[in-house]
Amino acid sequence: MKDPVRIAITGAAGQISYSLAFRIASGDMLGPDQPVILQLLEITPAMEALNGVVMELNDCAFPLVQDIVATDDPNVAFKDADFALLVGARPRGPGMERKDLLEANAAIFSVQGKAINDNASRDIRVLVVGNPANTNALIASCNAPDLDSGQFTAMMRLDHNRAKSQLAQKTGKHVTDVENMIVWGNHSATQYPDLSHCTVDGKAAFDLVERDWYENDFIPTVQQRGAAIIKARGASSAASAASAAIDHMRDWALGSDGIVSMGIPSDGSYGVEPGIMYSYPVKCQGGKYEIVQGLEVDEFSRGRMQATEQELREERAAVEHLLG
Ligand code: NAX
Repeated sequence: MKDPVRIAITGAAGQISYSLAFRIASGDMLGPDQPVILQLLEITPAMEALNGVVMELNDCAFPLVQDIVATDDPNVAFKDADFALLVGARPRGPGMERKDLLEANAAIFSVQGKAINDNASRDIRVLVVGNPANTNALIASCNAPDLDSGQFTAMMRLDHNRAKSQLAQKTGKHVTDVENMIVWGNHSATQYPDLSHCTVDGKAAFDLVERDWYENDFIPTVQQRGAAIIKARGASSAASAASAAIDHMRDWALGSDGIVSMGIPSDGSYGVEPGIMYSYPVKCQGGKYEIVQGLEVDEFSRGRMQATEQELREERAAVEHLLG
């Protein structure tokens, strides 16, 4: 039996975690032979609800779960954590401007970044799901100076999976036939789902779909998918977000099957401003991710990639004073 790994989840009484925690506990993230210790963080008013989640986790009698810690103290939640999934965030309230939202979340993610810095395993891998995910990840990493900024990532996998699913449906193929999907930039409506390098069943996607569908249907559908789910379900994506978080962490830890999209600190690749948390095409192997280099970028793609980069620069500028 392997030694257990410690997995911190924040916002653990929320709707994403209600799917995420159970799937991690059942072995979906790190495999059926990897015992886990769940370290669940909530804010104080949600501790009673979190207690209910813990009761249900216990009632599942998961063979892989060695222990469950439920706390409202980030220093306890991140203690020796090997993985952290930062899901909890401040939602946009009535009358709240984008800047207010960025600042409210900056306060949360600076505290959590510091707690990770001070308490977590030196090899921790962090995924930020809570929105605005990319800039929250930047804030957390800036507040963890003893760790490598590359240990902090933002979730773009839901967008990536949405894009694959849309293309598979359009071409009448299965999602497993879709390769080299890329979503660039920010997890927001400026994200750029790019079919330039994509193949379906070995054929170039651009040979299978019309340009008009790509520009005027596919791209906006992927960009607006979150809003469409809210409209249909009356609540934001939860099970699909949890599934994407599992995909992201599993691939990072155990290796990816080809290209996946991850929000990571830009190193200037593809002309993107260094430092911002930008979604790139990556491949994961041996517990590490690496940006796929050398892809051709045409004028249309360049414009889209720069627009989403510009938004991330503006988000960073709005919280510059909180970057530690
Ligand atoms: P919920 O409102 O259901 O749950 C959030 C939970 O976080 C609440 O229980 C709340 O008490 C807790 N929380 C708030 N501040 C906290 C803090 N400082 N420490 C610990 N816990 C805290 O939201 P849910 O639907 O689970 O969504 C969570 C976040 O994911 C939101 O920010 C949402 O916008 C974001 N999403 C990000 C996605 C992505 O692709 N990156 C997609 C799905 C989702 O929209």
